[in-house]
Amino acid sequence: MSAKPRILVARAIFPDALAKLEESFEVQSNQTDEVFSPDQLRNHLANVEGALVFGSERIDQNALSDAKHLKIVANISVGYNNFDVPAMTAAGVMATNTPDVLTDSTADFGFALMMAAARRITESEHWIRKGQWDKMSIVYNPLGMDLHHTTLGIIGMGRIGQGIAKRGLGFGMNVIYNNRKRLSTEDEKACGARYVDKETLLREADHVVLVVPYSAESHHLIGAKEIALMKPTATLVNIARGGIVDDAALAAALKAKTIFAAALDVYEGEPKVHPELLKLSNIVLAPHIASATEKTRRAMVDLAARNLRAALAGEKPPSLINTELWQK
Ligand code: 8YV
Repeated sequence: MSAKPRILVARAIFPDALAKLEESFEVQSNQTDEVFSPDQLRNHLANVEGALVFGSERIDQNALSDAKHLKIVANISVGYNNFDVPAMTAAGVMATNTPDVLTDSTADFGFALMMAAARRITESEHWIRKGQWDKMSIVYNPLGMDLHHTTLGIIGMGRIGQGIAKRGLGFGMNVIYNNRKRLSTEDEKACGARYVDKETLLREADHVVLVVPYSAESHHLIGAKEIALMKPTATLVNIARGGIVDDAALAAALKAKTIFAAALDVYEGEPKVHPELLKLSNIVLAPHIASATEKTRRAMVDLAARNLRAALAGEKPPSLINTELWQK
């Protein structure tokens, strides 16, 4: 038994944050940042008491099968669909995530993507880079869609969804939302949002933003049928998770121009991107960076490290997901 508890840091993190962890733990770190294969991950987890992971590490029964000493896996992410929580609970492994610290940065980015898609910002930039500015018509091309005084439809009204709604109010937008659970009257008032069913939202919104957690229930929540309900002038933004949108159906709709534009931060099977999406000009593509500001990513790493430290010190981690393990 080593003097210091052993931990795994499964992806590259800030060197100073890693150095701090090395003061208290014997750290196996993956500063190459290459995603572990399932076998590599299982082998690493077999030798540690704690692990810091990202959405790229799937923590399931296979990953846990040799993890005899493991007490905690701390996700550096608020979404935790990479965790099989029942399997972790059955193995007695605490699961934690990083809520709150990324809410505003992620809401900002959702808004940025919506603006970029509606106002054709990246598409126009490509024209400049290709030396084609002189081929544009100054009066009528490229023309975008307004955000101000339009209807913003948010599907998924958790912390980030509410943050986007509040930003929409600043743009004079009429905000409607759909969520599994309706917000309290107070929370609806705070973000000036009106609850509608999903179909109404898709029909009425000029801009649709998806912020729902991924689950079997939300898989392909937006497919061909749902996109067909949207206005031909509408934009669609996915900052939630890949798989919530049927990317092939979205590519087909954008190609046929049945909606105006889209912007994605997340993809089915990322880091792969559906090849049809790459051919389109009416889409903005970002590589899963909604929370990626210096301040927020540091706060996420810090919260994950606090979760890990607490668990290994026999204390309750601040953002424990499987709380039933604590009551045992
Ligand atoms: C993470 C995210 O950067 O927190 C989330 O749910 O999607 C992002 O903030 C990503 O999951 C990497 O772990």
